[in-house]
Amino acid sequence: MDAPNGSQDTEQTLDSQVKAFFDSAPPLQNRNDIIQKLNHFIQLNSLSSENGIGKRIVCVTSGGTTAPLEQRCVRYVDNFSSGHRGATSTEYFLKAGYAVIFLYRRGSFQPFCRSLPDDPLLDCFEATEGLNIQVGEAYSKAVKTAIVDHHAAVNSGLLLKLPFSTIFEYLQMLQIISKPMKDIGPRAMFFLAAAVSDFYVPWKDMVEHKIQSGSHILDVKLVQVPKMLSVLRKDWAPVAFCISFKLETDSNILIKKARGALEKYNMHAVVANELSTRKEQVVVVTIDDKITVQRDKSKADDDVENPLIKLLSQRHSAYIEDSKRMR
Ligand code: PAZ
Repeated sequence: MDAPNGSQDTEQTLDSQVKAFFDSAPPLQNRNDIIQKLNHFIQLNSLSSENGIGKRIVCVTSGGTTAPLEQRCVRYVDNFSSGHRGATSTEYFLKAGYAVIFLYRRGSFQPFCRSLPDDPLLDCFEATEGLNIQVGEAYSKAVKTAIVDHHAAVNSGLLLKLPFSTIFEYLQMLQIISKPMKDIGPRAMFFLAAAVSDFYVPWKDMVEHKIQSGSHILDVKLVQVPKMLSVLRKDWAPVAFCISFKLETDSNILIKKARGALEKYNMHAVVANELSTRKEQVVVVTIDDKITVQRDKSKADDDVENPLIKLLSQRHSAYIEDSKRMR
């Protein structure tokens, strides 16, 4: 028998890593409920609209995944992501006419709620003399926008919100979402802004109970999370328009790393951002382009996501047209 060549070897390794990840992951409690909600959402938004085809649907991932250290989890490895990028982008995708599946980290920023204070319940509301509760003057506009716009998007069936916490939940949910997204072909987009753990403790290797203190060194073996972007592009939803993100703290390596990810995972675009300037500027890297996108600083309330989503929405439309011509 011939020895497998290098790339087959790598593929087999990835396949076995992916299988090991899903085999050992604790099953989602609400799997059937998620599948039902998704199918309904995608069906609803696939009914033909004014142009005779269904809406474009984007899955926006947002916030950071945790990697638990114990099965009855007390401690976990987390990251900095606030979910601001995903929540803001969701608002602009809705404005651009998309239906949005918002896959977000529990407790992270929510669409339409970005201008609310950290503790909205206690800070936005006040008790009157008669002990009735009313919205305080300072936040009345922000609260109204949050409630009205959020309810409008959810109630009209344009926004489906699905929360995750752990890397196990996130990747299982992304796989579940990919299934019906695959069926809608190039109308589907993935906008993968979540900061996904690079390392995790496989469930079967994890201690059940709280790790006890007492020794000077905590010896926990973390293994690399399989590179699911490859699997998403190759198997889960090969025709969907796929945008991933690359974050670095060293601007000297950012574009090189983004280009590497673009080629390695066969993305349609990689959005490169640097930690300290991520709310001001991003660079969209494609196979033949490198476009710097900036927030309009002359407007106090402009977001970098405004021009970013405009650009990606145009690219997605062109991709859909190209796909039609190739059929
Ligand atoms: O969530 P946030 O608004 O605080 O930050 C956004 C971001 C930097 C997490 C996102 O733009 C991003 O780059 N996500 C991918 C990170 C990575 O795994 O490289």
